[in-house]
Amino acid sequence: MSVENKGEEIKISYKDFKSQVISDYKIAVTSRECSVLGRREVFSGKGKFGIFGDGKELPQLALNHFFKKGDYRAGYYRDQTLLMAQGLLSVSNIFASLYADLDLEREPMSGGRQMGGHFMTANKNQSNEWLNLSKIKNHSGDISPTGSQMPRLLGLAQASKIYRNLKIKNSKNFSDEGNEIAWGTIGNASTSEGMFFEAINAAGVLQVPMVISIWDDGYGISVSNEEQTTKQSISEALKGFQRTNTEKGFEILSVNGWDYLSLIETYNFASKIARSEHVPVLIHVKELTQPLGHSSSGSHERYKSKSRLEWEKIYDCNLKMREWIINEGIATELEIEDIEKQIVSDVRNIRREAWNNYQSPIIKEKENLIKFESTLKKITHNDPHIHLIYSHLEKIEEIGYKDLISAGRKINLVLAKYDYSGFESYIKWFKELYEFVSNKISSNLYSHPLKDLEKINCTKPIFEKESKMVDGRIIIRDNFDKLFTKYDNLIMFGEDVGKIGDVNQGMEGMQKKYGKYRVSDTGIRESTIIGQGIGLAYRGLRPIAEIQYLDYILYCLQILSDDLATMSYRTVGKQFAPLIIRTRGHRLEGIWHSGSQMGGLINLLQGIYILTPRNMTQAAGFYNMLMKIKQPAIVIESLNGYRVKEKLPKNLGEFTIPIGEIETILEGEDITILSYGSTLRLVMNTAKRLLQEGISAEIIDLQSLIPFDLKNKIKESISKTNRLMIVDEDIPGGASAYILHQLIDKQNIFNFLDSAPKLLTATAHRPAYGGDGDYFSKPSEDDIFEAAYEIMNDSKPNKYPLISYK
Ligand SMILES: Cc1ncc(C[n+]2csc(CCOP(=O)(O)OP(=O)(O)O)c2C)c(N)n1
Repeated sequence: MSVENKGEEIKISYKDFKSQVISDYKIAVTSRECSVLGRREVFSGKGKFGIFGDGKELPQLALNHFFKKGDYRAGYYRDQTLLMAQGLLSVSNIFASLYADLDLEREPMSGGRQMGGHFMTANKNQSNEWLNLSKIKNHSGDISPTGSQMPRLLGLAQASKIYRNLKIKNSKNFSDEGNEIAWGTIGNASTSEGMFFEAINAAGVLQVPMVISIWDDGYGISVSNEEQTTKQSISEALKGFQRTNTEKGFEILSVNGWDYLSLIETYNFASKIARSEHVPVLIHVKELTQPLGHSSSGSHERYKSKSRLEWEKIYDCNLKMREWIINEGIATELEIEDIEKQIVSDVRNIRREAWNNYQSPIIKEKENLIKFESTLKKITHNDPHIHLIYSHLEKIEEIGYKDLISAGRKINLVLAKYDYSGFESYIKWFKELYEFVSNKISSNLYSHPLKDLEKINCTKPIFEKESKMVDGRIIIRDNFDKLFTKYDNLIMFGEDVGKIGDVNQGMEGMQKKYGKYRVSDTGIRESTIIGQGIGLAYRGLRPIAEIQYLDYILYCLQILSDDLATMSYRTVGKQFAPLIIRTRGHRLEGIWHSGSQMGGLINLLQGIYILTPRNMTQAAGFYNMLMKIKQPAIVIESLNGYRVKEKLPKNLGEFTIPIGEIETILEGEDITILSYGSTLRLVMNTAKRLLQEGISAEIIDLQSLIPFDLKNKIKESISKTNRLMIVDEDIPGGASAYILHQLIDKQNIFNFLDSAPKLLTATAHRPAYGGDGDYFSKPSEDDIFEAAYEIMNDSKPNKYPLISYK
């Protein structure tokens, strides 16, 4: 058998071809049956929500034949057939995820954390060691926001380019000379997202081996291509990206999703040019259907016309494959029917087994709780509440851990009124189960566990008598220089980072010295700058992605929040992408150049470390520290610090600043003032004025907002001064509220305070431009002075009478 393929031929014996086709058909039918039964499980109440890959089986089976070990996928919730074909997703796994089974063996994609349909394979083990990714078919973890796989896809593809062009030591786990393809999948409607266009443009510029398949079923839930896409066709709309004989660009291919042979030809051609020449390819897979509708949330009869529904029945890709198999004589109708019957029966049995497996450990715990019933009744002298709790428990049919814990908490309330003897074993059972389940739900927020931060040896910066005073930017630059030499997999990129060495010259000369693959300029496209970083970090490189100003992080906040920040959590620690983000902010002027919005970041980026060094030595120390661990982090340098003189440390590239620790930069007795970043300079200046009034301020640099003061040192300071002020240039209720929450909830400072704490923040509006604008928008030295003075008035009104204008 040979198939014509744009000059290439796929040679395969007819016997092998036949068995490949039959094997593919079996997977298609199995996958479809999972979708059909899965949907029913939701309707019967066993699962909460179902989204499946029905109608997209065939193109995924074709793609699978060209997906090699070492390749990567960034896709979305329709791709179950591909993973099934690769042996990475079993029927039983599909049902376990529908039930949100917390057991990682049974539900390996997220241990019940994600809705079904979100797939992944591990890139690390639980000790944070890389797996050999060259030996695996890699699936970077899917996320629900449509189009959000695109930024990461760019980085996954770019890593091949970097590995092909740089000789990086110890890279065999990540690449074989850059021969890996990053396969993307996306729905037709999601191509309307900005991130899609950003990524396509960047891939065309960078010429990276990305093969993106668009599963086009004509709709995005109920909205048709007519309302989604110019010319109702994404491949038509993108024609300007098509490469020509003289210009590089994309190879754009179109194929019908029900045509098995054409799909095989198309994927064969695409994979060849992407793998060998690093040409990005877009495959528009048309004429697909969605036989069960978008998801379990509604039915497509509501928005599809009768004729469309009829057409979908005829062009169902599985049905078309079936017809083709019979017409070509690959199998008889009877043989096909036997295959189908067997599969339907197998899937049903496995579904039942998956439900029983999910329920059995919970039922076992229920039995354990029931064992305590008579003792608890006896101890509580037959308290009627205990009777009620147990009889309610008996009535629950499909039981979850929450039902047991909820019953247990009600029992605990009753027990609180009795002497704690006789029910210790019950309490032990309750505590263990509570801890077990909450750990199952809440572990792995950070890829570098906070408790392990202490284990890293820190090296202090060394200063000598003759150490020079230099501009801050020199410290940053020379420190990066050392890091480039020390880590051959360090890659830095961003807007204006390459040729001019960043807008503040902190990377001056680095591109010249280390080349364009290690230090590069990017387009103005923050979302895919972060995506590049995620993909590169995922594949073993150590990227530092630069976002030029903190204000523009809003453009990539969604990707940072949805993808990077959730990666460790959503994969239960099976994946990481230790990306470092470099940016600059704080204390500048103007609505879009002040870099103050820390609360926004803190709220949305739990899972990422957020570091706010007060000067460039601290910043360099954080970069040096982050290179030692595998954890995504953002370092926000002080924009007005690049020209401020600092002492040049001797051990650049080596010294580290501990993460999650505060630094007391001035000791005092009367009041603890907390701040971070550039604002600290104002606080320090104010301390002198306060001292003139006899107020001794203890000033603490928070410097690490996430993680926050892991050793609870602030509490020690407040227990000494008994007064607290937080100075923050963010809006009221922004980062200052987060800081106070940490102090009240985690450090329990409330009882140490003699006066009400003060949160001195900027105004609610964006900071105005100019000197007056700054003075009236953000905390000034006068504001800081007066606020501290007023706190002192509370306990010493005679010594510090209220200032009259207030
Ligand atoms: C950013 C975002 N907006 C909206 C949604 C809700 N939503 C989920 S799927 C979907 C339609 C996607 O259609 P398409 O890209 O064609 O993929 P299909 O589901 O048809 O395969 C929408 C609007 C979402 N998940 N993310």
